[in-house]
Amino acid sequence: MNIHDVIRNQITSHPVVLYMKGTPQFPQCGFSHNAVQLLRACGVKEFFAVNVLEDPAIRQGIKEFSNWPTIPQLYVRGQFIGGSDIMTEMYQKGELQALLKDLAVSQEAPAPTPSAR
Ligand SMILES: N[C@@H](CCC(=O)N[C@@H](CS)C(=O)NCC(=O)O)C(=O)O
Repeated sequence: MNIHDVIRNQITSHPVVLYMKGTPQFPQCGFSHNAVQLLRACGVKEFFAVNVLEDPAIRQGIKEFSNWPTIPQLYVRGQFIGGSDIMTEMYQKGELQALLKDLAVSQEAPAPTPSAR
């Protein structure tokens, strides 16, 4: 599998994928931090995050795949949405919330079923 196949597999296996620097818990770039904050502000608590700093091939490959020169990069339902600036603009217009509306809850872990006693 080449790197573009790996990326294609990631974006089709997960409804929300963020290619970022660092992790959601410890972003290592202000733009990536902003992207994480915006996803959380839209109610998306869990998403598939790819730390490009851990994998130079992904870091380069995602730029080619999306034809977009920078990180972070957001994919929703397999579709490239944009980076931090585009996410911010969409959020300010309410578009990011609308895009992620159905995914905000569905990605949370289901509440544990109370055990019968
Ligand atoms: N305007 C960009 C800002 C992101 C940006 O400039 N990222 C830079 C610095 S973190 C980057 O990815 N540079 C290429 C690289 O580090 O591989 C956005 O909206 O996402």
